[in-house]
Amino acid sequence: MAPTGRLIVVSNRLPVTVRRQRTGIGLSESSGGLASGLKSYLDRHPGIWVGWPGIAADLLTAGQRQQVAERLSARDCRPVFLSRRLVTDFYLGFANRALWPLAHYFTQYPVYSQSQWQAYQQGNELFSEAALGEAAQDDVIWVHDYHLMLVPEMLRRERPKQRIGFFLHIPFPDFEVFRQLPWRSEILAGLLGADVIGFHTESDRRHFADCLERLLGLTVSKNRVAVSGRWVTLGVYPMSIDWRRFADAGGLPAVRRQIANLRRQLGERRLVLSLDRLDYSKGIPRRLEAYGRFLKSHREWHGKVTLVAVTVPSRQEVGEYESLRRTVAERVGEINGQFSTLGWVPIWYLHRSVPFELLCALYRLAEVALVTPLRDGMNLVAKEYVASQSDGQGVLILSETAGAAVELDRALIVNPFDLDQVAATLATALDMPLAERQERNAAMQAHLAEATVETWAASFLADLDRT
Ligand code: GDG
Repeated sequence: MAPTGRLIVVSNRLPVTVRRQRTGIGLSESSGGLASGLKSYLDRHPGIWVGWPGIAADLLTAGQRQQVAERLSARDCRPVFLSRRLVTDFYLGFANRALWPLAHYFTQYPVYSQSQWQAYQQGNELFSEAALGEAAQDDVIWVHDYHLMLVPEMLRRERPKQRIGFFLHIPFPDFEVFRQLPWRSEILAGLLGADVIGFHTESDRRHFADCLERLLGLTVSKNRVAVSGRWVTLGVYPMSIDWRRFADAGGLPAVRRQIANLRRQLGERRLVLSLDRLDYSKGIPRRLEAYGRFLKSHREWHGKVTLVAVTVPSRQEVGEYESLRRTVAERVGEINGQFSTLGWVPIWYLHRSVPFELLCALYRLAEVALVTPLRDGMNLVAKEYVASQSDGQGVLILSETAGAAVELDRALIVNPFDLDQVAATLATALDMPLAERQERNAAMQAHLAEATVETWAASFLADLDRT
């Protein structure tokens, strides 16, 4: 059921990124699951998107900001301008140096800084004000992700009757981990401004409910909690993908050209794919090490398999990401140095974003996708890979610690910390009979064809509409 009123989506990033060019202002599509997924929903329903256009406001003149606002308005987007200081302390700071590592169980990484916490509050105020400037009383405001956890409560203070939803795209950690956060109660109270709080998985919801009970003394019953005379619903909505976009991509001439080109380069070699944002939560160094162990114990595959490892640059200003980049480059170098022959390089390493057509060609050609994050809210790459197997050939190896493992249970599920298991599973995948591969894919595809990003958004909004 579609909600009455308009939908106001509020997220850190807009689906459009603004860049300064010599000729003026340039706009490009933002990549990423939330952007492409919700955009396809908003294309079909009236609404507006409030978010940061990806460039610090200080880098633009007043005239350029005006120009950005006008051009974004034509795309139903409303920019929130963040100063360079807020980009550093709110976005790269509190959101990505405290909340992100904590939610992914990297408990030694978080930096807890009072000034970054203040910047987080200020940043959240700016998004909240922008949303209030757009929203009429009967509109629905849907706030997204860990950057904006205080926004629901900020909105609620101004609009007691507004329908407000919040969806968390990353894991909600266990109580013992979450309690580390000095501002844990403030974050929980911020979220409770929403009518519906959505999570990818049941275990995220359980962790959150546990924190409400143990840190705030609230009682959660039947996935609802009473807060100041209102009910807040805690729901599970596993996010998904634009299924048709990936299932049909193999038919696009540009994708077919990329497939033919890749096939020529690979010859008879089998392609194993590793593709993620370069993020420590994705487990890339361990995955490479597991591949190295596979090569060591399976010499029969030497010269017959190529790992294409794509790492998309991300949050480069944060120290941990820079050292991860060096670690990954070193590990690739070590494995290639140890195993290459004059005619064969075991890893092709691309440290950049690839265009959609090449992404789809890699999905189609890869006989195995190694998706082994140490912790992941959902992981849309796993779903996109399965959707792309129109001939049912590819084998997905997936971490048990990715939210996607709940639904994609016919993948080969591994513990990403058990490198010998990952190496052995890669050998199993490469040897798997075609009938078994097809049977596994068919089961997962039947689910993905039903549970799309459209049904994800619709089921969240239907619950919000009922409140
Ligand atoms: C967060 C959570 C959750 C990647 N490389 C390229 C490219 N991509 C696209 C993929 C996919 C998206 O980016 C990545 O989504 P993931 O879900 O895998 O990972 P995060 O970016 O960490 O997303 C995650 C998600 O939010 C949604 O809730 O699943 O757990 O961490 O759509 O296709 N696209 C192109 N070139 C690339 O090189 N064109």
